[in-house]
Amino acid sequence: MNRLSHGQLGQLYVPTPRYDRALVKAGMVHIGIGAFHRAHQADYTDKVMNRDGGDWGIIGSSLRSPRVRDLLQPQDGLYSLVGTDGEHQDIRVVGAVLKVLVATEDPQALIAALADPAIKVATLTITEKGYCHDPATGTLNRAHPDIAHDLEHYAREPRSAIGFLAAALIHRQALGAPITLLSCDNLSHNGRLLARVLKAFIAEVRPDVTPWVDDHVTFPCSMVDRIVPAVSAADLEYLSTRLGVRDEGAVFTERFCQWVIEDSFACERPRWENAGALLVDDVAPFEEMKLRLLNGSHSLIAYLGVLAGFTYVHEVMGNPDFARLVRSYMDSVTGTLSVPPGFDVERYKARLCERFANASLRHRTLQIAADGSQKIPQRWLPPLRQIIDQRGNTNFIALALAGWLRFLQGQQDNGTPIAVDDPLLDSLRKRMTGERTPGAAILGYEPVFGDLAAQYPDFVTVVEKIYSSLQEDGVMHFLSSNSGS
Ligand code: CS2
Repeated sequence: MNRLSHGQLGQLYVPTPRYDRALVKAGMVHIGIGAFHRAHQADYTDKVMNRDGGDWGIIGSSLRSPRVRDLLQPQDGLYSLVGTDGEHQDIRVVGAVLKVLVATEDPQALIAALADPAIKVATLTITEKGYCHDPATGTLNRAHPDIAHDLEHYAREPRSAIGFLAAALIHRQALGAPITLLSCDNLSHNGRLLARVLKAFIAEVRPDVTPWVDDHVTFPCSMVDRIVPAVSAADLEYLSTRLGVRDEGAVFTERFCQWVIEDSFACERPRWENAGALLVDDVAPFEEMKLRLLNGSHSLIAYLGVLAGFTYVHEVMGNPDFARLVRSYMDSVTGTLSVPPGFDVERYKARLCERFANASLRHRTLQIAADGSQKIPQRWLPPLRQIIDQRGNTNFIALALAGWLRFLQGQQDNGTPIAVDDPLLDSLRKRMTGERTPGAAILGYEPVFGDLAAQYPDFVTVVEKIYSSLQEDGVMHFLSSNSGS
């Protein structure tokens, strides 16, 4: 079977780019071109070019792995996007990605792309840990190995996104070329965080460039939302029967998609609002709602679901005790939200439960469970502090944290080993060693939890109690004997 590529487009029965890709120039660079970017920012940008034209081609980049480049290069950057809600399915071919750079192979090529004045916006999906920050304080972690390396070598061969951006901004300052740096990661105030760590880095290596950055570079916050499970061999097989060509770079996702962007750009930008994005003055209420309700529930589902032996999110939601728990968790954090004006939060929660239950997504619990130390600080801790102060019900977040602690120990309730993936795993496990219950040791770990344990010792006791029940009887027993609390 032929591979999807430019030459095959004429034979496809699904929508393909309506603009002339041979003529489109690059106007954006993206750092971290995984499936999420291809299902989200590239999708919006492709729709804008379909509608309005414009030179908004994307130069994608990967900081480490050549995988996406190797998948997309033989396909001329083309890939299919398959969106499904369980009943309907949309398939179309996206053409916005013009090429993919692999930073480790040629760091100067990525610096040059980011420094090119034709590039007006650089977007980032580098995951939470890519910001090389201290999760509890949101400040640059100078001890991070990549940052320690980049402080010395940023000009020639940086490793971190922060090092690449710093090197590029130094060139742009010399050229007088402003740029917008748009974080699209699931972090609170993601633009502010990016600005803080990048400016801290620049202040160390080239303090003379700081005033220019202050005046000519903007860092809008943005809330991104689309569930994008890892693709499986069966997905690709199915798609080839639908398309009649083989597409190794296809992305499978839900039909739902949302992007709320702070309207603060340094220069031109794609008219993403023409593809459905919302440009607003303040992203915070949207971001807070999404991080606490969607991502907070996701992490709860992931840790307890893995422990109970569920592979996929929709299977977890198919269990009545779990479905009730997820809904109760959402209700327990709702009082902490500053809901955007005119927004129906009850409808939003109901919709989330439907999205989680979408069986055609096959979203792995273990995929969401990765990097908990980087995710928990924005998903559970801010609502937790507010709930404690409001004297509300903290049991659901306590259960979520107890589930994470059990998960970190690396065994499901039936004894099956879990492949735990977390950049701080070694430090966390060291702290757990020899503890009868690890609650105080882990919740007292300041880089992740700040002063939480010192401030709320009673809460730590509750987590430890739940932890012991989970350890003794397992998640399913705990849920069935505590339903409703
Ligand atoms: C998930 C997110 O893996 C995770 O941590 O919670 O990737 C989630 O699917 C997206 O934020 C949905 O917009």
